[in-house]
Amino acid sequence: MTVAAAVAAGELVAALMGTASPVVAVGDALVDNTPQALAEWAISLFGTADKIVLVSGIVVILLLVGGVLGVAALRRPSLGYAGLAVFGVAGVAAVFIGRGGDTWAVLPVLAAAAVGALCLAALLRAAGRVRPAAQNSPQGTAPEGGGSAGEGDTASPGPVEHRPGRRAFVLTSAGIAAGAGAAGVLSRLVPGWLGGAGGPETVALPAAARPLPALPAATNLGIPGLTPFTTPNSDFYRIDTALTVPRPDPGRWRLRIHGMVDRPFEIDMAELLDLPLVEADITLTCVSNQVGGNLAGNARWLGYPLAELLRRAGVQAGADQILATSHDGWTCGTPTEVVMDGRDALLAVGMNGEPLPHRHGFPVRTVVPGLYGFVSATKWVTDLKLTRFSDEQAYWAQRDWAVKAPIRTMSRIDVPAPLGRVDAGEVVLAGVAWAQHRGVDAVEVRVDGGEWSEAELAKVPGIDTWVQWVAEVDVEPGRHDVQVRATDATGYVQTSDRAEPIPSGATGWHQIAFTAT
Ligand SMILES: Nc1nc2c(c(=O)[nH]1)N[C@H]1C(S)=C(S)[C@@H](COP(=O)(O)O)O[C@H]1N2
Ligand SMILES: [Mo]
Repeated sequence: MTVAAAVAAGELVAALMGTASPVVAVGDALVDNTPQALAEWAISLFGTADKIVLVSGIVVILLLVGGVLGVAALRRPSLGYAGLAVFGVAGVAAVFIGRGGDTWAVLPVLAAAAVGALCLAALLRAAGRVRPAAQNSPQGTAPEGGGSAGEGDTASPGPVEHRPGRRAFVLTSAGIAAGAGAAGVLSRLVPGWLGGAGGPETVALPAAARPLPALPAATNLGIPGLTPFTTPNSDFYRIDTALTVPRPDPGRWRLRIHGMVDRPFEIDMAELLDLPLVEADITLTCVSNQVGGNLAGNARWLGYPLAELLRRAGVQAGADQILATSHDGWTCGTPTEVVMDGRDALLAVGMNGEPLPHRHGFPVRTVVPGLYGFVSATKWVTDLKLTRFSDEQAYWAQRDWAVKAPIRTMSRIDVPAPLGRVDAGEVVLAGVAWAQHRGVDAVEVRVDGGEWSEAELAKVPGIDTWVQWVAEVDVEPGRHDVQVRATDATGYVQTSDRAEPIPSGATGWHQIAFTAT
């Protein structure tokens, strides 16, 4: 009970202050310090629900430990206070070792501990009346407490004497429970009442100074079950280390460009939106994507060229890394030369004609074609520091992932669905392939280990997106395997060698089985 009240109090204070809640701070600290293998196991087990599982896990553990402590505290109150102190210290530690960088986040933790101590004291006082009474009156010679029960025969020991203490205890518990519930509800409502930061709906995006023509219809082959060329924002995969989606205030957003530059500067939202923005079609891909996986999505991005900003700052010789930091303290290292080589590396504000959704980095993120997201696509970006790879390491590089990570040439079968049933005879196979910033030259398929046959490719607006492919094959009734491989514009043929995503992206051919009847 006490622990529930403490957790709720912590949430409420955090909501009032607009800082990370203690539970999230602990979660963040766990996320950042979980051994890689354990994290991968958790992700494979819970998939993208891993965050919910983690947060609820923390709360459940707190409540369980709290229950045990509560029982112990009834015997030895000092144990209860000591337990709360341990929770408090753990919470404070989480804030400091976590990446939040927001020292004020200790206040909710301290408030939670204080509320916990007060509740514990109140409960012990309520329960305390039982103890002395029970101990001091062995045979029904009940002193003040026991007598006030009034009802019943004073001759009967035990239960009757305990009643007032028990009633006080139950009332206090109920009061604390009600308070905890109210605080919990309030903690969810307060952000709305405070008005909080303006969201995407408060930002009016300007038209691009260099707009792209509408996508050719032929980017979509129109085959049922085939991944659409443009991924709607609501379907776009989301990967990040944030337990709660950061919601920076666009009115207070600033990007700082500093480090090894001649002219460090800051830019705010109004200044950014005043610059001549450009559009680019770019397919993002996560390095954690398994062969055949769906951690890739394609959008038309609106933004300002990062290279222009870097030229304004004047990058110094030797600054081979752009170390980007997000509002929530995550970091990302991108090779300077990649951003400067003329590709559409953007400081993006728009995604498919809308301001970025919160989940995808509102108000501003980076997008760099050709590199996996963990080394290029900082959401909620607030800081770009020009530095050297040999001097500073970004978040995932510190955790054994690659420092530089171009996207690998990859292809996927969407149709038929794995283990699907089709009519024997002419069977339509279709999917997508990608080799961002090189471009896909060819896709081939083969059935049951036979000859490779070339698929037909849909249109693409450039070399930075995936491409849909389709092939027709003739099959007998029965079970069949299909494999796919892509060749990129450098002439590289996708390898059949199987590699895990860590450290620099999975490799191998995607294969599915289907049955023709
Ligand atoms: N702030 C922040 N930005 C981040 C990440 C993160 O953990 N925090 N993860 C990166 C990774 S690993 C990927 S694959 C892309 C995914 O972008 P999306 O969620 O918009 O698809 O975001 C990148 N940007
Ligand atoms: Mo990723």
